[in-house]
Amino acid sequence: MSTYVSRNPARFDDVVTEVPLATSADVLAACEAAHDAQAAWAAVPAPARGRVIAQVGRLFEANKESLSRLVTREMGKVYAEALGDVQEVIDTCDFFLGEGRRLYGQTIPSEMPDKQLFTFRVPVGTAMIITAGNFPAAVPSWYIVPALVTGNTIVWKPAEQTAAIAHAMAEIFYAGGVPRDVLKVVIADGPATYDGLEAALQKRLVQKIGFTGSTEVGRRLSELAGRHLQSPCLELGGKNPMVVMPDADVDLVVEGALFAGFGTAGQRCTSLGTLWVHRDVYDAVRARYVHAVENAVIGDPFESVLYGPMIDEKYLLTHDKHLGLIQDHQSVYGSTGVGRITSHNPRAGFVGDPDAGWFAHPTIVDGVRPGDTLYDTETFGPLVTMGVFDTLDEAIELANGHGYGLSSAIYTSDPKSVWRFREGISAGMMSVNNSTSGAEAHLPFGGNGLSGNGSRQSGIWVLDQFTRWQSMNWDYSGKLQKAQMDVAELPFDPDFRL
Ligand code: UN1
Repeated sequence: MSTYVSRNPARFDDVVTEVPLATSADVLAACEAAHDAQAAWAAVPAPARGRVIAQVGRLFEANKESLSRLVTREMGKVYAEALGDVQEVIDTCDFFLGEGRRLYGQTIPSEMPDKQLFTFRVPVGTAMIITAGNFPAAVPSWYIVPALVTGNTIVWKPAEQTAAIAHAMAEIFYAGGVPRDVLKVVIADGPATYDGLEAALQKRLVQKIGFTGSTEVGRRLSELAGRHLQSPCLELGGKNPMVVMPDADVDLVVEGALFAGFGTAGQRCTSLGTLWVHRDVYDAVRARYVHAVENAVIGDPFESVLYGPMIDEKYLLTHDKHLGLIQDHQSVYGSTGVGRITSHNPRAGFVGDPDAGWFAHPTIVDGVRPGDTLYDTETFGPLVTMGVFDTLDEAIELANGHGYGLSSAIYTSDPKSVWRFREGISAGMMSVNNSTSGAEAHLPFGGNGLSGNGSRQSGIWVLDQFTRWQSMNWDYSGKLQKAQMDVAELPFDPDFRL
């Protein structure tokens, strides 16, 4: 049996946990157990399931600091962001604890007498949830919490890089009253997960796939789901544009682009992809942005820094590959080097020991345009591209042209530009005078095109992912009344005119 060693990405000598990697047979067995537990969980009255979510939420609150410390230690995001990551779990529990007492259906009049129509939300069944390492607490909760309150059971496959966080979270769910077979956690690599899931689908043990991660893997899972006539809930990549109009508040732009581009070392799906700036303010914005990025403090994520390490070496290697896509007509700014920060390739003002972790220089690639590989490549690291535009219509075209459509932002003081941008942008989410990152936990979260299949998480909208509508018609007339045929007709005069 192979083992995964999860290390602190800011300090390799700190082993956070060692976990056995599940085989495809283990994944299948977890799906079997979750499937077997589903009917009993669905039979728990929904308000009682809502109480469990309330209890879980209180426990996340009581354990917020210790879980956040683990998030920073195992995944590497700065502690303030780790606190936000866990707070998003609490917010999600707060939102859904009342859903157990709603889960509204409708009563609808029938076209015939002595007959009544109803709708009910019913759980989908068992869900396989596969999540990425960048939001190790918040994003899994977006799936797990609504799936639980609506009566589903879950097999959760977190990123192996955040195995300790996943186990800690599962223990909080169990302590809050979730039965162990209702939420199973498997740590497995991609092939074992895929094969186990495929076997479970063939045995009809899994009715829903939830996946947050790359567009490429999302496509494969979507094909697999499609073969089993299922529609997955997908939250995929982004190349999120921030459009800066000439009337924008440049201080806000710089602050927003710094956080969106380089917070979490650029490893959010909502991270800033390209900063599109109107020609009139281009040089001024670039100068201010470059200055801010050059002077940002990077290093130990427990210190006061903009960002810490990459999640693990794999992400640093991918970042290096993206640096190889920089072309001659583009210019590079932002740091005292590019690629990995080491004592031989230092970053001015670095806090801590760069050789002990997977740290990367922040990089701004200026002069990007359609046709460049970096124009339509999601970089998922501390790399922001910049480009120029002359009109808002052109900016919208540039912002949509790569086919991703997750998050977006416009900075302007003109309401007309806001509305035109909102109508024109293909992204599922847009911000006005705020960063592309930082979605609140009760708004629909999700994307279009290469960013997803239109499914939405969070708030009331995610209920449609984890429930299906069942309709019921109840005839108490004591006779067979045929719809469309035995319908009462009231006389009217079609020739009437005043
Ligand atoms: C993600 O990167 O997968 O909007 C989720 C944000 C966070 C969630 C990001 N609240 O940046």
